[in-house]
Amino acid sequence: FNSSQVTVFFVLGGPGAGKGTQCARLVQDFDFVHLSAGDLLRAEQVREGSQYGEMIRTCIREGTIVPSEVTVGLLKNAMAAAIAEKAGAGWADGKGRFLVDGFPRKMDQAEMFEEQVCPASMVLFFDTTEEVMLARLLERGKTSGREDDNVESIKKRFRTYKEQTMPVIEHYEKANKVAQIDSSQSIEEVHKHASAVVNKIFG
Ligand code: UP5
Ligand code: MG
Repeated sequence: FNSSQVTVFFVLGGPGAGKGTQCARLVQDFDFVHLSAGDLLRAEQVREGSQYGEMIRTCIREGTIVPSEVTVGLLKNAMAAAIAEKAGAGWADGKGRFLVDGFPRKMDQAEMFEEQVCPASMVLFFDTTEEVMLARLLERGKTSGREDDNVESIKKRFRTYKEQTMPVIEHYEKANKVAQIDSSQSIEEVHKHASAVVNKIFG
């Protein structure tokens, strides 16, 4: 990988802030590939022959962060696959555009990714209160089947987010790379703000 091949936006925000929902909307408007680190980990967890299945399950349930090599490896594979698939077909400026959702959750992950893949162009930060996030996750938990959509796991996820992920956001704030978007409002309202931010860059 080199930065001339890809443009990467990190998408951050607390558990249930709406990262996945908003990424799904943004790919409809812009030529992005959406990669959710959490989704890649959940797929790896159930992949036959994976040596990481049990470890990933435990981390997800406990709201702790899977070792960076594993997650960065999955992201790199997924990016390479998307580039191969899109080769010649899309991406107007010849660059693969990626929304990397729910990553990096910890400073060492940010460093590893920027070293091995490329620096992030910017960070979309979906921000709302724990109260809102808790309500959304408990509602989703009724049908999601996600092993971490229960009160105990959610509390642990909030804690990891505050202790480990907020410093990542602060780091990128210092570099002036963060676009903060209030995600308390309706999906549609939040989407309007998010696409306005992206439009400024690609519009
Ligand atoms: N919803 C969304 N937006 C709404 C709105 N504006 N109004 C009303 N409802 C709204 O949304 C959550 C729910 O809210 C949905 O039901 C949605 O319809 C509704 P979603 O878009 O799914 O929110 P998101 O921010 O994506 O929440 P998610 O639960 O995915 O966030 P997490 O960050 O907790 O989960 P993730 O999958 O990224 O990670 C899970 C675990 O994997 C981590 O805890 C960790 O253990 C592990 N992990 C790593 O170890 N390393 C990584 O790099 C990534 C993950
Ligand atoms: Mg998500």
